Amino acid sequence: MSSPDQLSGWKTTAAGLLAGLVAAIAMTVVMLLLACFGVATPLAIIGDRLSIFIPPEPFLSIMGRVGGYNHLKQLGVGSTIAGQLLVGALGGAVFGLMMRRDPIRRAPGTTMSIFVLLPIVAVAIALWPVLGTSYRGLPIEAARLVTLVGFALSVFVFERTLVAGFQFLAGRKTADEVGEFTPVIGRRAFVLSGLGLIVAGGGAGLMHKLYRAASFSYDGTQYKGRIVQAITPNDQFYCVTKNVIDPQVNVALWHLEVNGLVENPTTYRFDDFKAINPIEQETTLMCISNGLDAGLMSNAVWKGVPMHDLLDPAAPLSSAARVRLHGVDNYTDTISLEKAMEPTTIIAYEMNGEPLAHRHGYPARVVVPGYFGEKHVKWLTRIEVTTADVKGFYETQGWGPDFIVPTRSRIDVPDRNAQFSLSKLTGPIEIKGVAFGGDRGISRVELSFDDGKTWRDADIYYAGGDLAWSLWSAHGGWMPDQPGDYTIVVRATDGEGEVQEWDQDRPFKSGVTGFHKIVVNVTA
Ligand SMILES: Nc1nc2c(c(=O)[nH]1)N[C@H]1C(S)=C(S)[C@@H](COP(=O)(O)O)O[C@H]1N2
Ligand SMILES: [Mo]
Repeated sequence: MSSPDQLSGWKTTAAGLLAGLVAAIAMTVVMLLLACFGVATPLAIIGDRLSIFIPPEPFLSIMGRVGGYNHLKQLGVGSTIAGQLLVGALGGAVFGLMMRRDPIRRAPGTTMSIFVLLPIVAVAIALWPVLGTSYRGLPIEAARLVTLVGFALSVFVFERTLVAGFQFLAGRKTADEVGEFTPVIGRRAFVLSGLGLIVAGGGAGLMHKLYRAASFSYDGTQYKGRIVQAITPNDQFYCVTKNVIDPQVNVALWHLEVNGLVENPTTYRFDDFKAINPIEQETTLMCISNGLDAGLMSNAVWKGVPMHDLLDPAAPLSSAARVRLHGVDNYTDTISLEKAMEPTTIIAYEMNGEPLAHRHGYPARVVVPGYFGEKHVKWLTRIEVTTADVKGFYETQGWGPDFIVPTRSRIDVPDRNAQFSLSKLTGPIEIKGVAFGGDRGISRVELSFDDGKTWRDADIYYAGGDLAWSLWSAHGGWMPDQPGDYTIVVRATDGEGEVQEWDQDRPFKSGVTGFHKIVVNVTA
């Protein structure tokens, strides 16, 4: 049996390990290339699939520990790549071990089944809910197919590279190599590693390109403080996204489907959709995670189509209770059918007179007044009429449950911990900020300079209407009459006469309540 070519078991295992690692690198590079073309790959959607299982408390604590949402996302993608390389290398090692008796045997049926078919089936099952993702805006069914084909291509490249790499390492010596002094397998391993490094270098280049397209530079943008105006300029509008790289929808590929529990499922192309009579509406959005002093809140004039203009012709069935809104990024959230039919629930395609920016949901997003930002689904592609028991992305994580914005107010000027000197004051101190009552409007704003013991009315100098924030300022400014530390507090009353309050028992995952306070130091 023993021939000069016979390799020991550990040598074939090592050869498999190296070939597996190089194959996994090649596969990862294919995935990065696909990502450049907006195709969903496990690198992005594994995170989407897993993050719904992390409740808000650990989610925020992990986020805090790794240094924010951006770092968490980077960690997610990084560990997926590392995991892929590890599994690839180990898979290769097992393959090498199995091949020890006859390293040059070819069994494409077996390797295809194990390294191509099996992973496709596993991914199709494990990632089914997030496969219908397309960063170019393909409809969900088409996107699911494209994601699977892209994955099939990736694992096919893995399998071919693994087999070829292993054959190269463990195969017979060529006529040239017979009798050579240098150990052939060592030299071939050197060549294969070099190839692996070159491919990895290409991958690093792609990662660099993708990094620049990523949402890291703007995710978490806040709008607050001295700069706050009635209408937030589009490029300063707050921004939150679950995505590492946000969709850049190509409207030629994009469809808006209305389906589920309806009599007439309908699909609109962008032009059909824009042909419907639009309305304009000023509406403020705020993230459920917005802290009392934070700026995940902004206001815009939206132009769009009332959702009932799409639901009416589709004719919801009598069993319909909720509407599930799907973004092209596999993000979903739900609203009741009743809320969906309200005339102010719109599908917006313009923001302050401009087409939506990509990061705010181009070509179309939901605006659903009175609810936290989570429900305002961006990059909308499907309106699915469903039964009562479906949940949205952040809702499944455990945020909510009701997503109704409690009345909220914030002091924007002066900065917290501001210092003033009575002798240097040339006039009253300017105090101003915002107040937001969901879809109930704002009827009154009051200020306290003694931590809530006494209150006086502030002026509302910009009234945004029922659906938007109002801007307020201290009437005539504030003139402290003696030095000291002043705790300034603001509270608003909504259009229904309810005074803003602190609900001690309300968990932060329902959206915090309470009062924004700043301490101002006044010296002689
Ligand atoms: N498709 C999609 N829609 C989405 C999100 C998302 O990640 N994907 N994020 C939501 C969250 S958490 C908020 S607060 C708002 C933010 O909208 P903005 O970035 O336009 O301000 O969008 C919501 N809609
Ligand atoms: Mo949010």
